[in-house]
Amino acid sequence: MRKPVIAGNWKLYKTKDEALALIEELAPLVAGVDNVEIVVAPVFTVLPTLPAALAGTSISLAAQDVFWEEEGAFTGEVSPRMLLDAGASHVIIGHSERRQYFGETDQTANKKIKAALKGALVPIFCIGETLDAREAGDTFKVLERQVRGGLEGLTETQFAPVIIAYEPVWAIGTGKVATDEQAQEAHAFVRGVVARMFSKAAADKVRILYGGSVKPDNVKGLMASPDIDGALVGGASLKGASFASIVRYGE
Ligand code: G2H
Repeated sequence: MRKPVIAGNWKLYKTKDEALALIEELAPLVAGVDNVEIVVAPVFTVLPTLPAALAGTSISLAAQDVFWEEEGAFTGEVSPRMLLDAGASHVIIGHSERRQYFGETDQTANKKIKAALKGALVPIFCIGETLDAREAGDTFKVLERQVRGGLEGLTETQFAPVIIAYEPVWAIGTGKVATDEQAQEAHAFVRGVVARMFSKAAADKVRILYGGSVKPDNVKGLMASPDIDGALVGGASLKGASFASIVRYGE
């Protein structure tokens, strides 16, 4: 009943020409896939280049970040309206790299989620514990704080479009994927927090993606877990063949 989402986070890779070449490779490989929502997230400068290349495909376009103000003296920032104008329909918010290197917090994620929703963008809201937190036995405490902090003040109706991505920080770009059981346990917990914050119906509907070293050879096990509704893929989304294989659950 929840349509899976496979999203490629291209991070700080791909110029315009490289992005177009990747889409040219990817599009035919995922043509006809209609059981999965496919999203790609290039850098800001590439966004306006892609809508023409994506026309006629079912691939949606995401930005990797957004600012919460509509306009003003905020050098270097990009607003929801500007992302829509560039052709994006989705936006990644609160990625652990933003938290780690750019000082983002649950509070800034909350402002960005509210602004994105107001601007009719679908937030892909990232959460996840560090290795220290996991080893200290604080995984659930951290996840609950992140979910509650990021979604604070939203009504159930406002929350409805939000996609959550659980990305254990220790599994990002490290090749160390969480086991299917670790991921499932965290996803079920996060769904429970959503149920307590909003309702069981909201929890039943929200898509919770797993992120962290997802590859063609581990996606199938992850996707077989009942509370895993897709993947946010970094490194393996940079090549058409590997991303297409993930979209097809490793086939
Ligand atoms: C986690 C993920 C994509 P990777 O950051 O968001 O990256 O698949 O390279 O671990």
